[in-house]
Amino acid sequence: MESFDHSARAVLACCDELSHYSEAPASIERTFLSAPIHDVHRHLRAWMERLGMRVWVDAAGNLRGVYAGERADEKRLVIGSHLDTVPNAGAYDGVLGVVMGVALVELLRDERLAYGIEVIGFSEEEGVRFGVPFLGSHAVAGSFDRTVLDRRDQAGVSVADAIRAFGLNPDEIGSAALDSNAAAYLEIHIEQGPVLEKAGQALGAVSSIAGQTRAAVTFRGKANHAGTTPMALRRDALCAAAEWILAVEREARATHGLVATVGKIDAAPGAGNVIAGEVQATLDVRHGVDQVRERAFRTIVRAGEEIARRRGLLFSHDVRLNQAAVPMNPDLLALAAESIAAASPPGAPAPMRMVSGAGHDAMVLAARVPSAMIFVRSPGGVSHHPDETVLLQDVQAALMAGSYFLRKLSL
Ligand code: HGY
Ligand code: MN
Ligand code: MN
Repeated sequence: MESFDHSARAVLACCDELSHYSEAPASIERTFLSAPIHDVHRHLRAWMERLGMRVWVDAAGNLRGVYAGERADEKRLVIGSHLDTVPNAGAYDGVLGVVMGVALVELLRDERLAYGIEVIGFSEEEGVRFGVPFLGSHAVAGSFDRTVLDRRDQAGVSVADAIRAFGLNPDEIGSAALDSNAAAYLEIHIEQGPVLEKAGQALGAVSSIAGQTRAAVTFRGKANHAGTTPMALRRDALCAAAEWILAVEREARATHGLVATVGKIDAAPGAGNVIAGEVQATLDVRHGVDQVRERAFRTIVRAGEEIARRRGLLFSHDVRLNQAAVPMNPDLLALAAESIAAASPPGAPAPMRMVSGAGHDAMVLAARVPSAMIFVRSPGGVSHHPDETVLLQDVQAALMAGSYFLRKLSL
């Protein structure tokens, strides 16, 4: 137990250190291959290399470290999560899973298992910089869409340019794909919601990950003078968007298990004395059942079209992500639950199996290798916010469960 306590403290100390590597002066923000990612790589690479891991950065900017098993041609378990963050992030979303992977290797104390372990810090899961998530894990899963290389961020930099600016070659992205020895994937991640805390449980086994549709929507009206334009003659893009945003909320509240969010809105020309002529907004719709999500998305788009028509505007939308719900591998789910039980005190309730409302790299890796996720309690159910946190005893339990998982896994 003492070693798990020590290791858990080291995990929290490492997450705290990495939280200082940020694009923003007073908050945590790391987008795809931004400068602070170099610092994160340097810090983790040093630890990985001290453990005898072979470390490199692949052409998609993923940090990769392999800890060999007993045999040269062995199968490998991949343990990973993402190193990028949302703006004004917490210190654990993604990062915790990467740091836990390295800590689990360290807890082996140079013992070699019958299989190898590859720890991966994915370069882009949130999709903040280019509006497209999972860039890193798609490269690793061999499902990278090369047309994405031309997508540009708000500064006009393309994905390909960002990869080159980081010192990598986008032409080599194909080489980032896992080889056939990669046999399973485990992601340890904060729950980012209130369920485990409400149930009084430290850890949970993820049964499936909700599907999600992400889109950019546009309302086009007519900018005009705020003082001289009568209300009846306006084609106000912000008023249309406001009516539509409430329609989005109504649809989600009316559909059990559906969540729908308009998280970002930009109005042009953006002056207080000018009627907004154009509004760009984001839409994020999620549900555990794909048909329900897809039907709700169509309803929300029709609402935008109807509101625009009635107000004399144009409405358009561009789907950025249409990700199906992904079940975790049943055998690995059972092993994750068994591992949680082994890490729980006597008399603890049966491990919780739960759907993840948040998206994770595991939903991309699952198309390539059998995948599992273990959730760690989120005190206050808070995430994507500086108040995001974890408890030392829960990190300790996650290390115990992860070590049990490694010893019981047969590949
Ligand atoms: O948005 C999500 O589901 C995840 O946190 N990237
Ligand atoms: Mn996130
Ligand atoms: Mn995450």
